Amino acid sequence: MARKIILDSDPGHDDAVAILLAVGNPSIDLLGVTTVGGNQSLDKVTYNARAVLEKAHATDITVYAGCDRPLVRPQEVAASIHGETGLDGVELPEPTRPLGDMHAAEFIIKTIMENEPKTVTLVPTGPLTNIALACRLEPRIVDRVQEVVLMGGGYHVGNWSAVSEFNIKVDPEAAHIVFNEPWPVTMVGLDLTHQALCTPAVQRRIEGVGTDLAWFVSGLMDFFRKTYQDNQDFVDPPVHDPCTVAYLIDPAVVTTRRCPVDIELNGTLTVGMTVADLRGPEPAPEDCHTQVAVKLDFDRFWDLVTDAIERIG
Ligand code: PIR
Ligand code: CA
Repeated sequence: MARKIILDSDPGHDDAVAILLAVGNPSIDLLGVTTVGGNQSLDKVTYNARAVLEKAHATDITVYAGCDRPLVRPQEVAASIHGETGLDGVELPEPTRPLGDMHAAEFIIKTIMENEPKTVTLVPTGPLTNIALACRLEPRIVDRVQEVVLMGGGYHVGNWSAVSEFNIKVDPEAAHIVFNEPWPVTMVGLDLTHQALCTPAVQRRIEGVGTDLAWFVSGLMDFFRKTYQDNQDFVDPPVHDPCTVAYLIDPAVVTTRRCPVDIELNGTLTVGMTVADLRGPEPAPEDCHTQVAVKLDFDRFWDLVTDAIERIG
């Protein structure tokens, strides 16, 4: 049985790859894509999500737009990484499928409540605003969801401050809500995603698929590589967001460790830090509902991504 997921995203070069992996892998049943203001404004990332689905011939999948700003704080975008459009460096097709006529949080609630309990997984790859809002609008979703597998945070490293990762840092109050609800949360943070580097060898392999879509992904990676070199002192860009989907396709691709995680809201230097208590004991108590991603199987991960691109055609 394919895993039913809702991808809550802010595309974004790596979000785009997450969408393609979800569309192109038969073990994933993508119920819908929801969008949140993050890497760029809500309007831009929503357009990008629809255009990427169009590019993937996935015109049966609807996009639902959600929150255009964080719960409490002023909006902050990542134009230095993803450009003015949020998906700079490639030409996007015009979306043909109309935007969904519900708020993302409403779609999330409706989908979870209409499906059998514990059969829908939430996969957030942007700020957690929509997910937090959905929890407050309909608290019953917390018990009913199968699990939450999110890209965000990092237990040893930051990218938007010394200790904070972008998705958590821009809406820490939303992250605080999501990490403190008692549902199972897997934090696929920078500790893991910085292993998912798109090396030149990986990129040549993707190009080897030879389709228009493969060259589209390569174009995305060219731009992402350049901004990561210019702004983050990386040689190859880390392709964060598809690591969440890869974990759901094959949990063996990502080694995890169970431990308590909470979100810093008040630190003068540490707002948005994902504070993971790694002191043990190991294994963590059964009732610990959070785990962090530790180690990526690099070859297997890129096999999955390349295979999805190939399947889409
Ligand atoms: C933001 C991102 C990526 C890099 C930087 N420097 C800032 C976006 C990605 O889309 C990913 O979801 C997450 N936020 C990584 O921080
Ligand atoms: Ca993202």
